[in-house]
Amino acid sequence: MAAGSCLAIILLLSGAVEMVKREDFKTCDQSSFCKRHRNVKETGYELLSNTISSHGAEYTANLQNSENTLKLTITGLADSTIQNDIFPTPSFAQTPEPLAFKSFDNSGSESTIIAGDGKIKVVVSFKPFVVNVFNEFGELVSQVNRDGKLKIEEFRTKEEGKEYPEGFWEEHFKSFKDSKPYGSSSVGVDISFVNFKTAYGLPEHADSLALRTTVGNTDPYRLYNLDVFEYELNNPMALYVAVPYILAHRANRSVGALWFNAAETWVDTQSSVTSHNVPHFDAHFISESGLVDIFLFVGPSVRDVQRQNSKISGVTPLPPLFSIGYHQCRWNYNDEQDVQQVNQGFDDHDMPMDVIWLDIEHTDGKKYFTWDQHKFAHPIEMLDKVAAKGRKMVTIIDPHIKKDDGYYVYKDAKDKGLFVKRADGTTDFEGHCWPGASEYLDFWHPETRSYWKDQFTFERYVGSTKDLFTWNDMNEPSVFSGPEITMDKDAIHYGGIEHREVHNMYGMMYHSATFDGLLARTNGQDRPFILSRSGFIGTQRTAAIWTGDNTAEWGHLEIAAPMVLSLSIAGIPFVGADVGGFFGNPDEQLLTRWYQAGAYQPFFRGHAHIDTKRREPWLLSEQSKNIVREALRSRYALLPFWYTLFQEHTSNGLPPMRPLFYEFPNDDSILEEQKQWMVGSDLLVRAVVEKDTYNVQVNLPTSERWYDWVVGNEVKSGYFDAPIDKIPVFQRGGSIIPTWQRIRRAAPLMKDDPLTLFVALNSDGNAKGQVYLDDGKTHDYQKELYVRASFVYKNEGKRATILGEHIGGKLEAKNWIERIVVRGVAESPKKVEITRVSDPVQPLEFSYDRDSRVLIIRKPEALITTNYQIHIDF
Ligand code: NBV
Repeated sequence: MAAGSCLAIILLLSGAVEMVKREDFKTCDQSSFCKRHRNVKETGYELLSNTISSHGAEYTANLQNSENTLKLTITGLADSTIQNDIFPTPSFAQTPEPLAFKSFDNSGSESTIIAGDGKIKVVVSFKPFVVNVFNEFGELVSQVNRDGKLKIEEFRTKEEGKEYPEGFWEEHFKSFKDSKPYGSSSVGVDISFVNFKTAYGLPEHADSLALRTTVGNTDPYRLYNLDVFEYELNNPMALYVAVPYILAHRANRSVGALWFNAAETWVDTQSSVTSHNVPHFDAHFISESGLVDIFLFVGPSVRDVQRQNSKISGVTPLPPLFSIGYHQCRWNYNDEQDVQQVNQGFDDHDMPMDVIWLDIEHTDGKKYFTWDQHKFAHPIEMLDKVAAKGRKMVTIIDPHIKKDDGYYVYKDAKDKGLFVKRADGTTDFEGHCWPGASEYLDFWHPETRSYWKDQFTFERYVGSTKDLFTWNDMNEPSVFSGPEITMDKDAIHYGGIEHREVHNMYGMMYHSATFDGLLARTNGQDRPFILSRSGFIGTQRTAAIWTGDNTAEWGHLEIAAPMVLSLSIAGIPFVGADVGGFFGNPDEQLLTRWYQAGAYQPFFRGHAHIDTKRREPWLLSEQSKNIVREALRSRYALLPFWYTLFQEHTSNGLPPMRPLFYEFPNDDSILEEQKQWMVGSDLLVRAVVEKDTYNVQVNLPTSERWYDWVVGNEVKSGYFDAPIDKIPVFQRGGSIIPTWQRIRRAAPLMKDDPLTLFVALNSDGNAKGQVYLDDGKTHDYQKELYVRASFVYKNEGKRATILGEHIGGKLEAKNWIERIVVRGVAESPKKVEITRVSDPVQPLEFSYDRDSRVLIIRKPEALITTNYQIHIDF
C-alpha cells in the first residue's frame, strides 16, 4: 500500500436534523434551491469541540448554526500502488479502503489530523468551521467551507401557517408541477483550491476545457442529465452526462474533488486572488438533495490525482479490439441490402471499418429487441455477412418501453411491476417518447436488472448473435412530455426513492444493466461493448460515451476535443463525438477535417441525422475520399498503441487522450490548450478546426525533441503546414510507438500482424516503449493469455543497442517486428546486426536518409514473445 492521499468528508444532518430551446430548460433563477444557495452568505456553522471523536481512520464531530445540527465525518483513505506486473481484473465497484490516521491532535480552536501515511495534514478549524487540507509538501491545497456557504435543508413535514422560502414546497416550471412532498432537502458548500488559478472537469458541457468563472458572468455549470436538442456552444447548460468532479492544476501540483451526489447539481466557479495575491479557484457545489459527500484527492501530481479518483470511481475495463476501430453509423441504414452495401462499400474503396450501426428505425415500431419485419427480415443472415468480413454490428436499445400489451417486454415488465412509479408510488409513470406512450424500467429494482440481463441472451433477443453489440440512447432519461424533456422528479423508484435523489444516475443504472446482459450471454467469455449517451461517476466501468447530438459546424468540431478531454479528466476515457456532426450537412472540408481529428480521439464513429444527406466516405470527391481513407488508415496503424494505452488505463487510471498538461505538468503556458492534445505520453495532435486554414501554430514543449509523425524529421514549435490532406501530429523524443502497417478490413483481422516500431530519440539519444496485445475479444487475458513486450533504444556512443524484451503474459502471440524506424539518428550506421536467443548473429538490412535523419531497419523478424538485441554500429 502506498501513501493514502485521499480523503472523504461526509456531512449529514445529525440524527435530529432551433438553436436550443433555452426556454425548455431551467436557469438557476428558475430553480428555487439553486437561487437560494447561490445567494447564500455566511451560514455561521461552528464545530462543537466537545463532540469530537477520532479513532482509526475516522474523525467525527457535530457542527451547529442557528438552524441545524450536522454530523461531520472525515475518513482517511488508502491509495494503492500501481500494479506493474500483473493485470488488474476489470474494475467494478471499488469500496474505498480506510487508512488509519497517523496522529490526531486537538487544540482549543482546531483539530489537526495527519492522514495518508503521514502525507496529508487536515486542520479542522472550529469557529468558523473550515476544513483545511495540506499536501505532502505541507502546502495548503484545498479548503472546504472557507467562504462559509455550507447550507443544508432538511426533509420535513409541512406545517400549516409557517412561512417557508419561495419554492420550498411545490414548484412549477412552465406547465409542469413538481409536488415536492418532502419540501426542499438541498445541500451546498464551497470547496476552494488554494494556490490554483485553473481547474477542469464538471462534464458534460459544450464549453472550454479550463473551467470559466461563472460568478457574475453566467449561470453556474449545471449537472442534470438532459436531452438537449441542438445544444449551443460555450455555455454552462446541462447536457447528457453529469460528473461532479473538479481537477485543479498548476505547475507540478494537482488536487481533485469529487462531489458524490446524483441529484440535480449546480456549480458556481470563480478564479480569483486573495488580498495577499494568492490565487484560488473556488467551486460552490449546490445539489437539490442528498448528502455532502466529498472525496478529496490530494495528489500531489496530476497522475496521482487521476489514479486516486480511479480508485474510487473505477476504470474502463479493456475494451474489445474492434471497438477502438472505426464505427459507421447513421440514423438509419434502411434495410438489409443497405447494410450489405455499406459493408461492401468500405471494401470496394479500401477503407477499414469495424462496426455498422442500426438506429431506431430497424425495430418493429420502436419496440427494442425486435426487427422491422420487412426491412430486417433476416437479421442473423445480415449479421453473419457482416461478421464474415471480420466486422460487427450494433443495434440501438432505448429505455422507454412502448406501452403495448402485444410487446413482450412491456407485458413482462408490467406483470412483474418493473416500471418506475408516479408520485403516488403505485401507478406506473408514463411518458411520451419515440414509440408514443411509453413506460420506463426501474433499474433500482433488482428484478428489473435481472430481467434486463436476460433479454440479451441469444434465445431471448431473437435475431442477435455474438457479433451484435449495444447502443443505449435517450437514457437521461429523455421523456418528450416531461419537465425539461425528462422524468418528473417526484416519480418513485424501488424502495421509495424519489427520482429527484438519483436522476443523474438513471443512465448509468441502465447501461450497467445492459453490460451485465452482454457479459452473461457468453457466460462472461466475451468483452461487452456498450455506447451510452447519459452517464455519471462510474459510467466508465460499463460504457463508452459520445457527446450526443452535435451539429455539422466548425465550432462543434472544435468543441469536441475539450468535451472529450473533460470527460477523460473526470474518469471517463472511452469517449468521442459524432464525426461530421449529427445535425446538418458538413461540406467536404469540414467532414475531412473531422475524420482527421476523430482518428486521434478514443471513440471514433461517423454518425448523421435521418434528415441529412448520405455521407459514407466514398460519396465524397476523389480527393476527399483519399483523405478520409488516409485518416482511417492512420487510426488503424496506431491500434496497437491505443490498445496498449487502454490496457495501461486499467491499472493507472490515465486516459488515452490527455490534455498537454498531463504530460508537461510543470509548464504553465499550456494550461488552457485545447486544440492540441496528447495520445498517451508520446503523440501530440494539433487538430485543424478552423475553416480554410492550412497553416497552424503548434506549441511543442521545449523540454523534449519532437518529430513529425509522418515524415520523421525533427521539428520545433512554430507554424506548420496543414494542407487539406494532413493534420500536424508529432512524436515525442524518447518514445517507441508500436504500429500495424498492414491495414486490413477490420481491426480483429490485424491482431496477429507484425509490428513496425517508430523510435524517436531524445536528446541523450535514447528511447523506450511497450506494447500489450491479446486475443482482442475475450477475458482470457485475466488468465495471463496476453503478451507485453518492452523496447529500449540505448545510445552507447559509437554503438546503439535496441533491446526487445518479453516482459509479461503467456500468450504465444504470433506478432513479430517487421521494421524499425529510428528518428533523429545523426549519421548512417556501418552495420546493423541482430542477436536472438537461439540464433547466431545475423546482419540486418537498413537504409538511412540524411535529410530526415531517419534510419530504417528491415525485417528483424523477432517475435515479441522473445528477447533479442539489435546492435547498430556507427
Ligand atoms: O435514435 C435517433 C437519434 C440518434 O441517432 C442520436 O444519435 C441520438 O443522440 N436519437 C438521439 C434520438 C433523436 C434525436 C433528434
